[in-house]
Amino acid sequence: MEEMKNIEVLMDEKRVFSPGPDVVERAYIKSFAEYEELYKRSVEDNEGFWAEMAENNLHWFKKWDKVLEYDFHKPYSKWFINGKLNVSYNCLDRFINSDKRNKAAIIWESNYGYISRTLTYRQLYHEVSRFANVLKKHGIKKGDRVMIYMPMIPELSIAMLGCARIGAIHSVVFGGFSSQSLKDRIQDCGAKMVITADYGARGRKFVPLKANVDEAVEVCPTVERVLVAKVQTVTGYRTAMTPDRDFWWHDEITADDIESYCEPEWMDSEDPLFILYTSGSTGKPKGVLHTTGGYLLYTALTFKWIFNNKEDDIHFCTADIGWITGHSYIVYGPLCNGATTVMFEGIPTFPNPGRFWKIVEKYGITSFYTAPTAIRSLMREGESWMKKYDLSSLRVLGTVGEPINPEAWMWYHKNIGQEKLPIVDTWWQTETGGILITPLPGAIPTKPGSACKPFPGISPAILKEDGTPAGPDEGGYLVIKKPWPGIIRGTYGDSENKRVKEVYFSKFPGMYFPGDSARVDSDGDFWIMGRVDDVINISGHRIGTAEVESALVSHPSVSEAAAVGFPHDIKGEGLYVFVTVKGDVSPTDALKKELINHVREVIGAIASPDKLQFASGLPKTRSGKIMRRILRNIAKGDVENLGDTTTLADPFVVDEILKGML
Ligand code: 7RM
Repeated sequence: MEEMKNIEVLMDEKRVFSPGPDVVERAYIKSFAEYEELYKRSVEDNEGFWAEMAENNLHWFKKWDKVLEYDFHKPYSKWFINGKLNVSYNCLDRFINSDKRNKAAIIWESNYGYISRTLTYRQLYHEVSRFANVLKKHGIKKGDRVMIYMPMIPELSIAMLGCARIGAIHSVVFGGFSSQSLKDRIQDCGAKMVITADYGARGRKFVPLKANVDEAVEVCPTVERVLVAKVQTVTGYRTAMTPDRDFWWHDEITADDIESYCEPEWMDSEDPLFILYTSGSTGKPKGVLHTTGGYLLYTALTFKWIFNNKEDDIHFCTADIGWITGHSYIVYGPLCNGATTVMFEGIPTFPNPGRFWKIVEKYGITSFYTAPTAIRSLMREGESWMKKYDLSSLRVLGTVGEPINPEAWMWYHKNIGQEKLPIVDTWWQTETGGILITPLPGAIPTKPGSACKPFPGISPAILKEDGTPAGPDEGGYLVIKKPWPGIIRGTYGDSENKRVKEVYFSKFPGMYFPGDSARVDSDGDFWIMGRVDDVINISGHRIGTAEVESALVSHPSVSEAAAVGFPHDIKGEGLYVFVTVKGDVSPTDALKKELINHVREVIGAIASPDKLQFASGLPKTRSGKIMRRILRNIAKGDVENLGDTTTLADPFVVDEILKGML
């Protein structure tokens, strides 16, 4: 059995920060005792708790008959059975005749900073309704899959809500993914339409989104229509349009035959809302399926309590909507609360590293949610950047995506949090729909590097290899014992849920295993240690080593490849690949560049290897299995401690690799 990674327990962090009186005053849950009582009730009467939350936080066209049915051995879970609701109705219609009608729903800040756009609840409602009618006009019906491959522009949120209004299933693909990745996802879910933009702007770079779509759909016969939003900040950008297939967004949405009202489709609680592809340890990314009632409730409630969202708050989550964080905490969670959400198109360092703080000042941001990798990259730029801006509106800070190192936490606390704001280190996954482990500001003292406590209704535990509970500070596998409304319902195309069973429910039968290790300290606080599988976390983004390896071996010069992660100061983990070339190929620097570029083309820039080493062979067991543990140790420079190499088929390959180490 291969040794697992991320199982060492580090325990030298002892600092504790308690919420101050200002934080407590604005909080929904105002003390640790209140949290404990709420938590106790939420697990003892789990269904009663969620029923009450569903009643208080969502509009139901028809109430459910039964709160929950589940079996974690099969596995399946269903929430709010036979309930009927519509996500866009909950995010829009509820507010358009209330005090919120002229409240900003979405504030959009463009890549360039001097162009922005605000959509009030009423304006957004109008755009979404018209767009939903455009979808219908182009033949989209309930249950059809619609691919969305767009930059961070308001049309992206409008497209998602438009799909939700008519019951079409959206699948957003991050604009940084390649044409090939887009093609794989379209083919996997059989999308009928692709919604895109002419190009995407990221800092000084342009991404030719529409051209990528053209290349992808050539081999995707299910795609009947391509809708194209025009990004208007650069003039003279030429876009090829295929007649009868491609249509401009602005032509369609203003057409005379498009009505401004679109009746919402009343969906069953368990009807799919969206598919989002995510990487696992084997094979191609899988399409994680989330449904209507449970997902919406879970994102709405976690958003409200974790960010303490109140009427005048302005929420800024810096993620891209192409990832689950953007789905849940830019779009659905905030809008379902009638909150104001900021959508940011650019990158943290363009035109300079003061970008986020300028946005905080400009809009008076109250809750700010970002990734540790962004904090580390801004840390490197020094403290002068935030000193130029007024950050006094901030009330809550959050992080997500990867473990945060205590130095980055302290820097965030001191420089952005002005030594008084709570930091919520939120642990969750694409598959969980929303945040599962986090401090609740106002109630739970925080510790640098700890995600602290389970959200109400969540039952986590730490288990040892044999399935018995780990003791305090012992470390082990994180599991969740009971379902919650936002849990993954399946992966697209696998109606028997075989894949979900194998990946998440087989290591510890009857429990959800997310693939992370963690420990619980003597105060009951959780410390997430990292993935234990072959998934690496680059700048908070998941990449499967298998995907990178299959991209490499698809190149004609490559014979074999192994990819591993290594600690990286900014990205958290970097990507180190070992490549053996075919007999007649010479491993030159030019080939190295070509291979790195090849991976970018196959997957996208986020999977670009940081280091590529040619080797004449890879360390394998006698049964032919690559020993990644050895490669991981070499990648992190830990060569003293390669572990047991006696089971290797040919121990000499390790010596050779050590000589060529980067
Ligand atoms: C939201 C998101 C999920 C993986 C997860 C973890 C890691 C996420 C934290 C974290 C430590 C955190 N979805 N992860 N949040 N590790 N502390 N607060 O990131 O599906 O893309 O990734 O990310 O390993 O399993 S994701």
